[in-house]
Amino acid sequence: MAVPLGTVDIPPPAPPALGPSQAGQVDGQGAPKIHLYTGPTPNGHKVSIHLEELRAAYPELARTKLAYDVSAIDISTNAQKHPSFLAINPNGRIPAIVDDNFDAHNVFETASILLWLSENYDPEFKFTFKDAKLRSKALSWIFFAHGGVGPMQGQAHVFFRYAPIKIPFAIKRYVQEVERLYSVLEDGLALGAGDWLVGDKFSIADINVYPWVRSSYWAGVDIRQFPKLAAWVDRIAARPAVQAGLSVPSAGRGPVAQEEKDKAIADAHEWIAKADAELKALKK
Ligand SMILES: N[C@@H](CCC(=O)N[C@@H](CS)C(=O)NCC(=O)O)C(=O)O
Repeated sequence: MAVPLGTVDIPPPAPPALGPSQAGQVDGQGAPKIHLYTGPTPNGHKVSIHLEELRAAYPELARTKLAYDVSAIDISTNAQKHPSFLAINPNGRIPAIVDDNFDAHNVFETASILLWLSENYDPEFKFTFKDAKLRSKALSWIFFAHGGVGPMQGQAHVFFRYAPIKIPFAIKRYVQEVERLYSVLEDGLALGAGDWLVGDKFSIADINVYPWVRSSYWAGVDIRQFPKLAAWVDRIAARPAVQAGLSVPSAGRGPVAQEEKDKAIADAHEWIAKADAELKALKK
C-alpha cells in the first residue's frame, strides 16, 4: 500500500552529543585536535580505521596533531539533521571531522576526509602514493567505491534488511549490483601487483572500501564467490589498527557465525528468485 507523502510523522531531531567522548584518549596524549563525529557504520569505520592506522604509523603525531576524540551520533534519532551537526556537515550524514590543527576546519564525505588526513598527516606516504600514476590509480578506486559500492550496498541494506515493505525487484537490483561491483574489485585485485588494490601496500584505496565489503553478508552477498576479495578482507581484518578503528565509537558485536551469514545469503537469493518469477509473469 502506498504511504501518502505528507502524512508521515517525522520526529523532531534530537540534539547530537557534540561533546568529546572516549576514543583516542590514551596516556601521554595531548588535548584532542581532531574531533570525529561518527557512528558504528561502514562509512563511519572508514574514517576511524584511517585515523587509527595513521596513529599507529606515526606515534609522535598520535600524541599531538592526531590526538582525537569521538562524538557518537545516534542516526536513529536523526541527530545528524540537527542544526549544530549541519554546521559541520551540511549533508546531515555521518561521519564528519573538525580539525583544530587547521582552525576548526570541518570536512565531510568519507573519501574527502581520507584525502584530507592523507595530505596533512601522512608525510611519508605510508597509506597513499607519491608516484602520480599510483596516486591516480588510488583515486580511481576511491571514486569507484565512493560513487558505486557505498551507495549501492547502502540501498541493498535498505531494501533487503530495513524496508517495511519488501520489493523483490529492488532487492534483486541492488544485491546483484553489489555482486557486480565486488567482481570489479576481485578483478582489480587479480590485476594488482600484490595483495592490495593499488601498488604493493595497504592504502586509502583499500581503507575506503573495506568496511563495506566486510559487511557483505548484511547485503545478502556471498563473499566466497570472490576468493581474492575474501582473502583481502581477512588480511585487512588481521591489522590491529583496523580492529581499533572498528571499535569506534563502540565495540561491535564481534565475529558473525557462518550460519547467520548463510541464512542471509539464502534469504537474498529467495527474494531474487521471487523477482525473477514476477518479471517472467509480467512478460507473459
Ligand atoms: N557519501 C557519504 C555517505 C554518508 C552516509 O550515508 N552516512 C550514513 C551512515 S553510513 C548516514 O549518516 N545515514 C543517516 C542519514 O541518511 O540521515 C559519505 O561517504 O560520507
